[in-house]
Amino acid sequence: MEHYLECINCGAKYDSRETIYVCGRCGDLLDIKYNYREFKDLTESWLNTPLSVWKYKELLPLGRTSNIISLGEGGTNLLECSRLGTTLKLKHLHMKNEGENPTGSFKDRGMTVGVSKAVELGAKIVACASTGNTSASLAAYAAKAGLQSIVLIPSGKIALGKLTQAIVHGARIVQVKGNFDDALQTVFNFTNYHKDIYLLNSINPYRIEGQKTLAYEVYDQLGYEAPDNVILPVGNAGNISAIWKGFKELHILGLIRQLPRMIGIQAENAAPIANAFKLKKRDIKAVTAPETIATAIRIGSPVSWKKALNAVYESQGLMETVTDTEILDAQRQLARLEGLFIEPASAASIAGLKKIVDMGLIGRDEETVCIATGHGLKDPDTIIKSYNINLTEINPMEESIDEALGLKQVMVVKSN
Ligand code: AN7
Repeated sequence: MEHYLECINCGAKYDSRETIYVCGRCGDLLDIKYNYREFKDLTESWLNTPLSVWKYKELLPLGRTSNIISLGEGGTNLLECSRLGTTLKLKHLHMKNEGENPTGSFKDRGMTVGVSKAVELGAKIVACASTGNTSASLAAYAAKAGLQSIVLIPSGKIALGKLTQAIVHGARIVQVKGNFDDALQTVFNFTNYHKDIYLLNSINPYRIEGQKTLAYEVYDQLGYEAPDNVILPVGNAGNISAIWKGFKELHILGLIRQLPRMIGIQAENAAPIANAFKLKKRDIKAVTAPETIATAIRIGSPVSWKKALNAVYESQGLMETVTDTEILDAQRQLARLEGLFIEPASAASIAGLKKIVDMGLIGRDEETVCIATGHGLKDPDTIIKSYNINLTEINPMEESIDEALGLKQVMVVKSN
């Protein structure tokens, strides 16, 4: 769809054929703009199209559909969570299960659009810095497009599943001394120097465009309505910005009357945006040594903080923090009540939801959608350590099973 890029700070405009990530005038983030008045009513054609990111191609910034690189992303289930809902005393709780995406996280929504744009621009190499999921997604979509991918990861732990994905898909991987913020700064400078390498972090506004389709799908799945609350984990803050944009567009197009409250959850020791929100501030103070078991959101200087704070304030939403213990408890609770295994970062949103319900900030009758951003199998080694599992091997006999499980043989006494 016809579009241009506009700086969120100074309003400078850029042509969509330019390879540009931030405003050339003031350095702030860019947003993709359309002329919404030119949209025709798409609801008829949407009725007979299955859910997927590209169902909404008229609202996506790509020139030619022949450039689309797709692995079948989007169309994830919106699962009703009545057992968890009952525990939390919420009547209407849904989980958007983004782990169903091709590489197991919501990043695929952004990456299908981002890599398609790379193809449109004629790029041969794509790059990103990542806490894991972005790199897994980039590597897969680059492979599908026949492009080379370069991935910069921070020091310290990277979830093994995510690293394995990047390796198997053939990414060239470099570990940067420091945290994610250092890796992102490095790849930003690197792609600024190597103009032919296309940067696909969420600073690139085309990524956000793909991720906004999550809002369209939720609207579709709830019977053409927005929920009262959308709650999700926040790291670099691209996703909360993207989903808010999606809902706002539905509003601009006259498809929904009421917008949801956007609720962002950060890990206690990696919470620059939540800290700013609690102080009612309009800017953030970076966290220099972010730390959390939820490595996906171990980010101290989020790129999209301004868009995220804007989403939260504009939607009358909120930001909250959770501890690592709360995250692991929530992960286990969701797995055992709903059969859904999500990674620690994703579980942060459930932990946050509990806290917010306890504070009385979400009503019993409200419709709440929680975004389960990534699959639990991405990061099994961290989790298993918190379980203290001792497997005992037994002889293949019934008595041994009873003994191992602590079951007593029940003697049945028959009368007569
Ligand atoms: C499972 O992969 O930043 O607030 O480099 O993997 O949009 O950053 C991952 C982020 C939430 C936070 N849940 O989303 C990366 C990366 C999961 C994630 C987030 C991430 P943003």
